[in-house]
Amino acid sequence: MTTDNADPARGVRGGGKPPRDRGVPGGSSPRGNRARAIGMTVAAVLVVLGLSGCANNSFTRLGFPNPITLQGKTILTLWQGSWITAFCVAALVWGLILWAVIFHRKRGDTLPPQARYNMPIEIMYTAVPFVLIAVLFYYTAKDENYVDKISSKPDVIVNVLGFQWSWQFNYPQYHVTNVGNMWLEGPLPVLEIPTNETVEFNLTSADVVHAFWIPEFLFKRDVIPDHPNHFEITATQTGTFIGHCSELCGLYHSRMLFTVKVVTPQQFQADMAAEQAAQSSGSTS
Ligand SMILES: [Cu+2]
Repeated sequence: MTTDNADPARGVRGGGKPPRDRGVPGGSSPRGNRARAIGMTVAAVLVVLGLSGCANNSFTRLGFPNPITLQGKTILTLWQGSWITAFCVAALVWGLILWAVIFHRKRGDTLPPQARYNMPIEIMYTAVPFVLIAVLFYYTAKDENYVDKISSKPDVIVNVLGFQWSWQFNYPQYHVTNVGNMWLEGPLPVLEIPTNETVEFNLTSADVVHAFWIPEFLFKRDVIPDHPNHFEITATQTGTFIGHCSELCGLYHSRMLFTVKVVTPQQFQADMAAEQAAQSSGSTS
């Protein structure tokens, strides 16, 4: 809190600014220069951010990987919408702060007009955050319901068993089971799924709590002993990815990785048939 005791500027009333804030003879005022500099800085930052967004859409994903499922795309849209809302609020707050700092800084000892009990403004800054929260809640609940939805008849079912420190993937419709090793101990377990088909995952654990996480799904779900969890996805693009355990589950938690192969439905059927033949003849997968 500043006081005006022993202020040498006391007595300079009615003139507004103290002498050091007066305009520079023959040039523009410091206030104008500062406002222009801030404006140019903001514009430059926006241009750089905009250009980087055009060059690489990882910027517009705001840190998220490129989603490879329908559900992941919904999650990404929710994430982006939440950030856009936050940026709008931030821009308004920063704008008001800058406006007050630049155009309403202290120029003398006279108190500015004191406004109190401004009912319209108080109602507005109570109502606007409430509306923001209500809108964010609506979209979050809507998207959460979609992401958690499970079909009555999914195209492919995968029973996932997590254990210290690897994974087992069982396909009951094809009588195929894939097990692997933890990273650096041998081949990783392979989870293969088709594109454009609904895939239901049933998650259980043989020992402690793990978590099933494929970053490109933009989704993770706990794998808990004696508490089966479920979720469903529809993959939208082929490729090979790495899945993780994302719950600290013991010494080799970080090595509890698995390979995710997303293939076409035709390739999936062919691979399942080959695996089924190999496993029923006693070969290891
Ligand atoms: Cu784990």
